[in-house]
Order: sequence, then C-alpha cells, then structure tokens
Amino acid sequence: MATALQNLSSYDSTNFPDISEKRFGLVVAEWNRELTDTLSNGAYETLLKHGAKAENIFRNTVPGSFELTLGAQFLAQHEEIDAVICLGVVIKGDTKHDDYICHAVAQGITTVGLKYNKPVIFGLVTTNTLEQAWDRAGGRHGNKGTEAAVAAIQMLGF
Ligand code: DLZ
Repeated sequence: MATALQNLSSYDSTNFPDISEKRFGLVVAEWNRELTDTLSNGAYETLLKHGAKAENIFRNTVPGSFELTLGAQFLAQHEEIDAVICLGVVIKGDTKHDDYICHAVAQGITTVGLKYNKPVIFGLVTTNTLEQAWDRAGGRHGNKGTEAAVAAIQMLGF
C-alpha cells in the first residue's frame, strides 16, 4: 500500500459490506488542525459514499494524537458504535516526541480494539516534513483519512 509512488487511496469496493446501519466514531486530533480536518473530511465522505448515514457518524476531537487512544476508548466502549477511526498527524521535529507519541498511539489503539473486539483504525500520518504530511492529506499520495475509512469498512465485513 504505502510506497513512495502509490496513491494510497486507490481501493476496490466490490466486496464491501453493507454499512447502512453501522455507526462510526471518528476521533480527530486538533494538533496540525488543517491537516487533520482534511483527513477527517476524507474519512467522512468515504463512509457516506459507501452507504453510511450522516447521523451515524460521530466526530469528536482530542487535543493531540497522544489523546487518540483515550478518545477511541470513550467511543469504543459504547455498544452501539461499530468501528472507531483515529486520525492525527505527527511530524518529526528536533526531539523524539514523534517516536513516543506514535508508539503510544499504535499500542494504545491496538489494545482498545482488542479489548472491545471492534475495529479501531490507525489513521495516523507520521512524516518527516510538513510537505510529506500534505502529500498524504489530499495530496499526491491520496488521503489517509479515506484509507482509514476503507480499512474500517473492510474490517466490518470480516
Ligand atoms: C506535544 C506534541 C508535539 C510536540 N507534536 C505533536 C504532533 O506532531 N502531532 C500531534 O498530534 N500532537 C503533538 N503533540 C501533542 C501531543 O499529542 C499531546 O496532545 C500532548 O503531549 C498532551 O498530552
């Protein structure tokens, strides 16, 4: 999927399950807000495009990507939520903050998914530069939000 030359948002929807009655939670980090808004819109539009109802998509924000795990848990614990999509952007800086955040989120949302036995999707853009982040938030490599929504749909058909 994620190679340098591929648009990550190309996918085959032939075998997608019916999601018309499914409920989705979106958890969106406010850090790098312009980028995460684009990811969120990509996910939202993709869910609608494949049959989800607008009233069944619940968007919530958290301060930064580190908080995605707890935000995911707040949503996943509700029985009526079928899948949770976590969206954030972590850009490498002068310190190792990106490492700590990304590892914590990867491990955290994996745990939440296993605990509640439902898809909790890792829609975290992790890049070295701002430009690389835009490439993955509606740019030449597609939109990671779209990709995350597709992953959620596919997992609901598992
Ligand atoms: C503190 C911080 C830094 C330095 N960088 C990012 C980032 O690139 N992307 C992101 O989503 N959040 C960042 N944060 C905020 C943390 O995720 C978190 O919100 C704070 O450390 C408070 O727990």
